[in-house]
Amino acid sequence: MKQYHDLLRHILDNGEASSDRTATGTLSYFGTQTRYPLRDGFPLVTTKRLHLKSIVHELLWFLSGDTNIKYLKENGVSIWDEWADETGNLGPVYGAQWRNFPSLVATDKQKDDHPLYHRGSIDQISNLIEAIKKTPDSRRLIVSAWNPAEIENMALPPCHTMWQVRIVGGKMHLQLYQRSADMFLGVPFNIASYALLLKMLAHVTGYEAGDFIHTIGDAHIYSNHVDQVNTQLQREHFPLPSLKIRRTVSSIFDFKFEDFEFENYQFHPSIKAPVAV
Ligand code: THF
Repeated sequence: MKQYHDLLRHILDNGEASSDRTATGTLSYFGTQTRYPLRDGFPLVTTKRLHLKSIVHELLWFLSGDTNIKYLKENGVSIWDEWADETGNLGPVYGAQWRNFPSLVATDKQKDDHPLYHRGSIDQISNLIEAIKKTPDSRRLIVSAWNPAEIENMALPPCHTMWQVRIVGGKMHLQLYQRSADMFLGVPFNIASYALLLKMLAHVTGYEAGDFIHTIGDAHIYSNHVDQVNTQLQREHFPLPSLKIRRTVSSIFDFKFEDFEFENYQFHPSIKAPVAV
């Protein structure tokens, strides 16, 4: 994961001190793009230990359409705790938008000269899979978590605003646009999560997984993570692990935690850091 270290180094060298919502302070660089070809191995950061369980359960939870942390808690995952209310709810975050993007569209009927509206919801993941099968050359294979009408009801406006799948040269690629990225704590999770999503999509549609392209708006290192980043940058990379999917799965909604095996994941010890809320 040389690319990830290069990006950390770039932000340390070129970032600007910035204030932020959490009043922690950051070093920020606006606008970056990094490519992780999956043929190099599965992109897990090896220079600190990653809690893989959190990454896999979080993605399965998004795909199920769930937005309450109960499932995460039952599986020992605490990365969303800080943002949930007393009942565990996060509001209409990722899972809600991916599987039930609310829609209100004008029908062709009219009443007293006013259009009538049809209220419904869009399962963007099912639509995406259908579209990949029907029109694999499409340039419209997009899933959006950014819903301006519902932002104020969300515990946190989505950082992973949208992602696009593109099949070219027989390979499936996935690009994420992340508006804001916590480079030390969140990004190693985010890269692994979307690379896993790419592997799952490729598996159920019969394509080879190509590249994960990570495009970031505000790429920042929190001021209280700088020492940790410097420690990490002194460490040597291990070879990347590979991801084995243990059985043939035909629906993206049928994957189970046990289906994934990260083979030969070697890593340095974990590095603790406080999360900005
Ligand atoms: N807010 C902030 N400030 N940073 C983020 O990375 C972030 N996320 C999600 C939503 N808001 C965010 C939550 N994702 C950790 C990892 C990912 C998170 C939140 C927290 C974290 O603390 N990781 C520790 C412990 C791992 C564990 O216990 O599983 C680590 O050492 O990696 C961006 O997606």
